[in-house]
Amino acid sequence: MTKKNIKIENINCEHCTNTIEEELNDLKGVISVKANKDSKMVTIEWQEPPATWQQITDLLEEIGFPANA
Ligand SMILES: [Cu+2]
Repeated sequence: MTKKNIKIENINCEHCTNTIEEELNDLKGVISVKANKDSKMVTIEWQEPPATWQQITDLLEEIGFPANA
């Protein structure tokens, strides 16, 4: 299992965190997603394979929440 903490500047409210959590949870291999609207931090745990970090960041970009470094 792999775990990563990222900051997503586009997070503004709970609607944003819900969207991120729901969309990422739909990705096969993603185990857990925890998004915080105040810190704008997102913690993602996934199993690789089938999920890859590339898939996760691609999906985030697609839904309008690109990950910042
Ligand atoms: Cu929002």
